[in-house]
Amino acid sequence: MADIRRSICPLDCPDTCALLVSVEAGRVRQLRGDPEHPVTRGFVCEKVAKYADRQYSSERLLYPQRRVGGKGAGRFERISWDEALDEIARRLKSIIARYGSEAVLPYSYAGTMGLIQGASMDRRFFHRLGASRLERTICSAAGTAALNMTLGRRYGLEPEQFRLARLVLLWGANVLGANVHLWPFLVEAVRRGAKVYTIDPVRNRTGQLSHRHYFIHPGSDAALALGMMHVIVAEHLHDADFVERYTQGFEALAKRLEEYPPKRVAGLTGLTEKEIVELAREYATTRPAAIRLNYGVQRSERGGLAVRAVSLLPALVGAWREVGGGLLLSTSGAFHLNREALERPDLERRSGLGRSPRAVNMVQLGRALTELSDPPVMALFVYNSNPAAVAPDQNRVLAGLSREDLFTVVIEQLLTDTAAYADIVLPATTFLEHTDLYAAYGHYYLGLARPAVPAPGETKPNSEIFRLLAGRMGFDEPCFRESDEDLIRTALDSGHPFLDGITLERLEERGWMRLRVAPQGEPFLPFAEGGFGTQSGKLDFAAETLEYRPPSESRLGDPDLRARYPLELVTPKSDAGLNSTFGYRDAVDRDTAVLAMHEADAAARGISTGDRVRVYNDRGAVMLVARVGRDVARGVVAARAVRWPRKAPDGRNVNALTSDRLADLGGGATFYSCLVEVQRCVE
Ligand SMILES: Nc1nc2c(c(=O)[nH]1)N[C@H]1C(S)=C(S)[C@@H](COP(=O)(O)OP(=O)(O)OC[C@H]3O[C@@H](n4cnc5c(=O)[nH]c(N)nc54)[C@H](O)[C@@H]3O)O[C@H]1N2
Ligand SMILES: Nc1nc2c(c(=O)[nH]1)N[C@H]1C(S)=C(S)[C@@H](COP(=O)(O)OP(=O)(O)OC[C@H]3O[C@@H](n4cnc5c(=O)[nH]c(N)nc54)[C@H](O)[C@@H]3O)O[C@H]1N2
Ligand SMILES: [Mo]
Repeated sequence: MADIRRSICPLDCPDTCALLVSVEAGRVRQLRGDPEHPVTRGFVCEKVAKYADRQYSSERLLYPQRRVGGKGAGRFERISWDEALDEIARRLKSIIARYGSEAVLPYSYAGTMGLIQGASMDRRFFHRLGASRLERTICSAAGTAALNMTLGRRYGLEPEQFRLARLVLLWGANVLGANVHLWPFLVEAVRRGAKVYTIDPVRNRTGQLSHRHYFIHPGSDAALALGMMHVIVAEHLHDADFVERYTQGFEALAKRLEEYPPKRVAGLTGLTEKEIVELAREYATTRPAAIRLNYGVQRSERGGLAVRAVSLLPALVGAWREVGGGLLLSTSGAFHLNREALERPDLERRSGLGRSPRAVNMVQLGRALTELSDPPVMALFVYNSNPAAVAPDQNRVLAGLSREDLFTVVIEQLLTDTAAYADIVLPATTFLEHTDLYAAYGHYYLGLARPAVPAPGETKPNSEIFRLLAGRMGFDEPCFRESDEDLIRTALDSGHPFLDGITLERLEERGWMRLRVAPQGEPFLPFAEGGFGTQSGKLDFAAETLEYRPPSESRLGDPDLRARYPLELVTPKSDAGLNSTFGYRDAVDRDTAVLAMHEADAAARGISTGDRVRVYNDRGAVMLVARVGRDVARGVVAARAVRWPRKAPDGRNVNALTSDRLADLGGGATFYSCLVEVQRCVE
C-alpha cells in the first residue's frame, strides 16, 4: 500500500505547486498535484509527474568524490565525507592565507527555491568566511529593479483573479510552457468572453492558442508600451482620477510620450501602426484588463526599461481598481520573511576582512574566473546551479572552469557539466529527502515540505553540508548549529502582518497557507487605492528615464555587428525542462536541438527543415537542426534552452553564443540580446 506524503515543488517556476507524493517501500512512485491547493488544483506538469526518473536516475550522485582525471573529464574516485570535508577546509584555509578570503567565490542560484537549502546556512558560511559576494542576477535582476522603481513592491495580480479578466495580454509569457497553472484561469476567462493576446518574438504553443499574436522585435517592449501610452493619453483614454490620486509625473509623461507616435513605434517594434493603435484602445477600454508579464522581456539590454514601461500601463488606465485587473510579474515581495536573520550578512564583520567583500556579478562568471585579479578567484563553490550550462559566454566560463589552479567544489544531485569540472563533488539530497520552506513568485501561498523518503547513499542537504563545513573551518558562532526547524522559525519571525498566524506547526497541517494579504476568501487588490511602495506612496512615471534606444545587439543596433550577424537569436525555456535541471530527458534534448527560422531567412541561406546548421558569432558556435516556418518573424531565430552541453554535438549549447553584457538595470542578464549568423552544414 502506498503512503501519501505532502510536498512542495522546489523548482524555479512561478507555480510552486503543492504535491501529493505516493511512497511505496521507501521509494517515490508518483507525484500528483494537491487538488485542494487553489493554484495547483490537482495537476502537475509532465516533468514533475515523472520526477521519480530523476530521483532514481543512474546519474544521481550518492557519495563524495575527488577528481582523478583532467578538469571537465568527469573522472572521479569515491572518498569519505571526512576526507572530503578535511580537504575542502585545508584548501580553503591555504587559499585564504595566501590570497585573502575574497579569493573564494560562492556560485548558487535557484536549483531549489527552498529558503533553507537555498539561502540560509550557505549564506552564513560565506559571510563569515568573508568570501566575495555573489550578485544573483542571472534571471530576474533587471525586472526586479524595475518593479521596485515603479510599483515599489513586488506584488501583483493574483493568478486566481485572471479568470475575471476580459482582456489578457501575455507579454513575453509562455504560460503553457513555463507557468501552466495560470492556464486554467485563462481558459475560464475565455469562456466568459475574454480575449487573450500574446506579445512575443516567438509563436509558441501559448501564442498559437491565443486570439491574436504580435511578433515583436526582441528587446523593443519598452517602445511598444510607450507607443500604447501615447495613444491612450492622446485619445484621453486614461483613468484621470486614478492618475490624479495615486501617481505623479503625468504632465512630464504626456510630454515624453509625444516622442512615441505609432509610426515611430511601428518601426521600432515590428507591429503595424494600426495594430499599435487598436491594441492601445482595446487595452484602455476593456475592463478588467490583466497583463501577465514574464521575465522573458527583461533578459535584454533594455530589459529594465521594458518592465518599467509595461508596468506603468495598469496605473495609467486604472486597471488596478478591479478584481481581475492589473499586472503580474512577481508576487515574491509579499513573502516578508526574515531573510536577514536567515542569511546573517552581519557575520561579514567577523571575517577579519575589515570591510564588505567585493561583489561579483554571476552573469560574468567567465570573466571573473579568467580576468579578476587582486585577488584572483582561487576557490569556486557551486551549489543549486549549473553555470557550465546556464551562464552566458560559455566558452569563457569553460575556460575559467578548466583552470588547473582553481579549486572547485560542486554540491549536486546529478553529475552535471559543472560537476565534471569539480575537484571535489558532494552529493546533495533532493526536495523529496530534505525539509524546506517555500516562498513563491507566481502566487501568495507559503509552503513547507518534509522529507517524503530517506536520503539515499551518503547524500546530505545543503544546510547540513554548510554546518559541517563551518565546523571544519572552526566557526563557533551558535548560529552554525541551528537546525532546519530553527531556521524555519527564524524565517517566519519577521513580525510582518502578512505572516500573522503562520507558524511551523500550522504549516505542517496541510503543507501550505495563504499569506494574510487579504481576509480569508477575499481577493488581494494590491494597488486598488494606490498604496504603491515608493517613498511618496504614489507611482512615479519618472518620464525623464523613459527613453528607448534599441539594444546594441539587435536589428536596429550596432551597424557593424549586424552587418556580420544579421539575425536576432532568442533562447527561451524549453517546455519539457526547467533550465538545465532535466537535461537528461530525451524530450529536452530533442526540444533544445532545434533552431526555428523564418522561411525567407532560411531560403536566403539555402536551408530547409531538418538541415544541420551552424549558428555562430564572435563568441562561439553551436550546431542545431533547422525548423523552417513561421514560428518566428523574419530576422529572428529561436532555440530552446537549456541543453546539457555534453549532450550537444561539440559540447556547447546556445550559451556559447549569448553575451555577458549587462542589462540597463539591476546588473541583469541579456540572454535575448544576441546577434548571430546561420549557415548550412555540408555533411
Ligand atoms: N517548463 C519550464 N518552465 C519554466 C522554466 C523552464 O526552463 N521550463 N524556467 C523557469 C524560470 S527560471 C523562469 S525565470 C520562469 C519565467 O520564465 P520566462 O522568463 O517567462 O520564460 P522564457 O521562456 O525565457 O521567456 C518567456 C517568453 O518571452 C519571450 N521573449 C523573449 N524575448 C522577448 C522580448 O524581447 N520581448 C517579448 N515580449 N518576449 C520575449 C520568449 O520567446 C518566451 O516565449 O519560468 C520558469 N518556468
Ligand atoms: N540561453 C539561456 N540561458 C539561460 C536562460 C535562458 O532563458 N536562456 N535562463 C536563465 C535563467 S532565467 C535562470 S533562472 C538560470 C538558471 O540557472 P540555475 O539556477 O543554475 O538552474 P539549473 O540549470 O536548473 O540548475 C540548477 C542545479 O541545481 C541543482 N539542485 C537542485 N536542487 C538542489 C539542492 O537542493 N542542492 C544542491 N546542491 N543542488 C541542487 C540541480 O540538480 C541543477 O543541476 O539559467 C539562465 N540561463
Ligand atoms: Mo529564471
